[in-house]
Amino acid sequence: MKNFTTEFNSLSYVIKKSQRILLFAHNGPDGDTSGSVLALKEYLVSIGKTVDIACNEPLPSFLETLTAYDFKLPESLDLESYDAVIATDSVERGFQAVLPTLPEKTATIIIDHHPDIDISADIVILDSKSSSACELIYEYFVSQNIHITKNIATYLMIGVLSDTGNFQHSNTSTRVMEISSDLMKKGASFSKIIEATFANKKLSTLKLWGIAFEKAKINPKNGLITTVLTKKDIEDCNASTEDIGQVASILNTVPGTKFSLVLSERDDGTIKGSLRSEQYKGVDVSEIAHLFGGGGHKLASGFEVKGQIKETETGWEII
Ligand SMILES: [Mn+2]
Repeated sequence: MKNFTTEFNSLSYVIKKSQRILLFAHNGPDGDTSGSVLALKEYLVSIGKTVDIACNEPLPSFLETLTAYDFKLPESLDLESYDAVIATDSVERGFQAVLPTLPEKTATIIIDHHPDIDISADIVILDSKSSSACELIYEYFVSQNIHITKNIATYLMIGVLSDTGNFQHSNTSTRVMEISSDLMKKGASFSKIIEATFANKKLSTLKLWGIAFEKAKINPKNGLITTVLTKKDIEDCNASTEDIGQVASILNTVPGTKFSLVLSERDDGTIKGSLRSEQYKGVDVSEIAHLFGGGGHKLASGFEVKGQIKETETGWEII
């Protein structure tokens, strides 16, 4: 990890001086952004701060059994009333729109592990070599001798497990295993987290996956395995866009493929592309995401384009 001694000490100072603190999770909240804001909230509340969590979408339903905290819509909050705002994980999905509207006096902090983040803040804790935002927050807590309670350990573990795909992705470093071991010692329950986040699949999710797998095609020339999900597919299964997350990773396990792409229609007239690969396959999917104005990691990237998916007899087209 990069040396964040200065940033961590500055963050500690800002927290000490702030009474009202806003935490900001990214659009389409996943286990990492959620785990990191929940862990920070647990800690900040314990030292007497007034804390809200803002997100453009509600707390993911799979986390409801693991926390009593909730997310609030930014428009329901008085954004000018906070002394400090901390955004975690993929800070360019939601927070970048709020940042310029914040008053000068508000201290702004970003904690992220995505490459090519080009928004700025008063304190930037950014390391693309970290497995997750939760890993960075763990390092912050340790650097400041902050007591990691059982709840904090659970929240951080949610992020680590989620972003490493339960220790299956290549970002599972020896540090990740050390941190996980420590979080487990402090009371994080792996089985409870895995049951809530991975094993707990609704029938609607499985039906949607069925459609995605049914439509999957392999391009033998470049090793791409791809599929599409339309808004109608999602509605027909009574599923939600939350259920699409793992499809690209599962497709990527098909022998002989080099990378996967899932195109899915979203509510606002956009199509989201999710790209995945594995270390041993030697493909950098972020290069493809960049071509479409997106970004991300070598092995997990995404982009958004305007349009609709039109299914034809031979496949599909984006119109
Ligand atoms: Mn993350």
